[in-house]
Amino acid sequence: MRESEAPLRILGANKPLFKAPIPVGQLYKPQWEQYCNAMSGIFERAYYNNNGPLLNELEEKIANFIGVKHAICTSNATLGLMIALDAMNLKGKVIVPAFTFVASVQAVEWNNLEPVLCDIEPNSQHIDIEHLKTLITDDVSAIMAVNLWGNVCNIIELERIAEEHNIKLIMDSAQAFAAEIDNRKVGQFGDCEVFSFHATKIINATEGGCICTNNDVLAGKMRAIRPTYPANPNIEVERVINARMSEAQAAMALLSFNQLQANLSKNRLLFNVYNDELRDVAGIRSINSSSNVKPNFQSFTFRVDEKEFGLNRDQLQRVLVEENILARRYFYPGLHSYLNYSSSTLENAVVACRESIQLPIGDLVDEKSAYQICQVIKLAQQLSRSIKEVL
Ligand code: T4K
Repeated sequence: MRESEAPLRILGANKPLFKAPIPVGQLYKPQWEQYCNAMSGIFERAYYNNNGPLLNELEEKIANFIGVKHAICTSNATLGLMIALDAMNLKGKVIVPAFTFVASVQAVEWNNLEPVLCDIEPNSQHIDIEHLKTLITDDVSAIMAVNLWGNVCNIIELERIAEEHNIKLIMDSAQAFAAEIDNRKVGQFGDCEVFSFHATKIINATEGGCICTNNDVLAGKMRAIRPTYPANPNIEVERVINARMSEAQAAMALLSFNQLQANLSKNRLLFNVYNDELRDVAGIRSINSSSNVKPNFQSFTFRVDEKEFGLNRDQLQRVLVEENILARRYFYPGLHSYLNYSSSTLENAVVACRESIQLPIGDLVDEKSAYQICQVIKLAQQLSRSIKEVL
């Protein structure tokens, strides 16, 4: 840390702590030569899209890894969610947690279905099962639950509830590839699960997604919807969309898949630094996962309690960004403000949107920077009065 000048940039230090901005998001990348080899293979074959060999290899690898019958890759997870909902022939309402990325709820709206926002548990930030039970009415045809921050929600109980009410369960597992619950990989649960392979995720296809299911009929329909041409004339679908994953995306995803274990280990290391260093800082509320869950540690997110910490979440973010630490306010603004949904029943989601902040984990962070980021947070707390004066 700095020795001879103001201790923080926000208090007058003339340079940020980090020369280059450190974004949240994984941004893991393959070796340049491996990437060139993969691209030259595509050029030699002159086959760029439409069920190419790399796409097929990727789908097979993912299905084996997850332990599921079908892995259907898409150009991103948003389109994966849209296709999955469409293939399930849903009607009426779909229950979605109020604290999630906008894509979850908009995939529902794109299908002309009505999202019903459900509150979250404050400690895990996952869907609140007790609130969910009160929202199940005759016109609810599905639950879309979300596995947040690389953690896993109580999927086992959600499966039981969906079965009891004879409604579908779709998991938005965009952030949870390789996470496990009860020693079972995420991807095996519900009617289907959808992963994101965006650059900010543990598998980086630049853009990409994947739907996993054990249901042959559903898989057939989803494969039929995915390209904008009749993939299988024997399978009738109402409409199609272009959600194909290209060979270039599949090549990146395969290279990323080869690095998965190393990247998971690095994430765990960084997560543990943050967790250990910030655990005893007053006003920092960590997000907990259950003991039967093995997360992928792709995000370190916590809540800032203004009274105890001395600064609110937005003020802390300002301090961090000034140091080139691009912490993000996921998810802000909250969905309840887009959808004009009464906020009184979404108490915990409203607090989560106001107080949550995500720190960088991934390729651009090393152990030393993680310690330094924690030092900035601790200093921000110690100097909160002076910081408030300049903000
Ligand atoms: N469901 C859930 C629960 C999700 O979290 C998401 C996506 C989805 C569904 C839909 O999945 P996709 O359709 O995206 O596959 C990001 C990601 O775009 C999005 O994938 C992710 N979740 C969401 C939580 O975050 P933005 O707009 O907030 O991120 P962006 O692009 O600003 O990137 C974050 C930071 O990383 C910035 O500081 C910029 C930096 N960055 C980003 C990229 C892509 C780089 O430095 N280099 C890069 O290449 O949405």
